[in-house]
Amino acid sequence: MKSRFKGMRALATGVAAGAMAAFWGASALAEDLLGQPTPGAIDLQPGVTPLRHDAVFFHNAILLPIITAITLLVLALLIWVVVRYNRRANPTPARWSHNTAIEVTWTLAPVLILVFIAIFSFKLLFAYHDMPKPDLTVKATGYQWYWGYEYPDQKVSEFISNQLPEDQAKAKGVPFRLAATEPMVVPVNKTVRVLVTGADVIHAFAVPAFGVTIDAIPGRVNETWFKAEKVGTYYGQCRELCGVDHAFMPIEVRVVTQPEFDAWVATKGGSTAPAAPAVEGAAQPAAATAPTNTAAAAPQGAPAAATTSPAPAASAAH
Ligand SMILES: [Cu+2]
Repeated sequence: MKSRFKGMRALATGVAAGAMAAFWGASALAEDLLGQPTPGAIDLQPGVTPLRHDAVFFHNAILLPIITAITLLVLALLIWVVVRYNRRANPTPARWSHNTAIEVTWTLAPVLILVFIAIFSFKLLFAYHDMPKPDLTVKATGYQWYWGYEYPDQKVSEFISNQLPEDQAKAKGVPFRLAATEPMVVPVNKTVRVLVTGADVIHAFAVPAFGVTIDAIPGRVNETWFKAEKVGTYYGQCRELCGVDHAFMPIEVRVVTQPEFDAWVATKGGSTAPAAPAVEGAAQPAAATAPTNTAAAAPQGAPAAATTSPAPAASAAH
């Protein structure tokens, strides 16, 4: 979907570039913090995923210039009418009504503008739904008022992520009310599927730098995805009013290298080997027998034997 956007990007960037440069040049020069809001900054938080880049482009290069142009046009028309056609300047008003040319224009022009917006809007919408084959699945559950993260493929059972207390945040030099006690950890440049649900009321999982926002609804599993391009710590928050402590259930995602991720999974008592090869490499029967073995035999022995051969293939492929 990157390439689909590229052509349009070039086209629209040419049109919008002049106006945008004046508006955004200044803020682009300032050093924006990655993965968190920058005090005193304007413009959207910089992104580190393809979807976020496309969304920021859609907002800054398509929507904003159109909105600005329409607002200025309406303002100019108002000023023109007030100045030129007030009672003193225009004592005898014209008597005509209906003008076919004008009526066709003010009907067609908005339609064309909306169709133009829809082209970019739908491309982006489809891109969000068009998830590549995921390398990793994380289940995020919203609770009143904290998050739980589970890694089913790595057999990392759910752990709880609370807001980091103020004194600890200060001591660590991390942003209070964004930092969490336990971050969600994911490898860089990997497609991460996030399964999102709510345990009690509706919450929402949102990380601005990833361009991801999705509702966490009890009794339903929603799905979204991201592919972070840069190692770093990215903060988000619950984005659905969920009770008195809604503002105090931050999301902290740490994007790390694959070896660091493997090490982290090990500290959580999981293993990074199984899931991926079973889907792509191994034949259907092999994939089918593996889980039954796991269930029947001791969980330690069986999966280790089943996964030792596909594991190197997986690390070599990625
Ligand atoms: Cu919430």
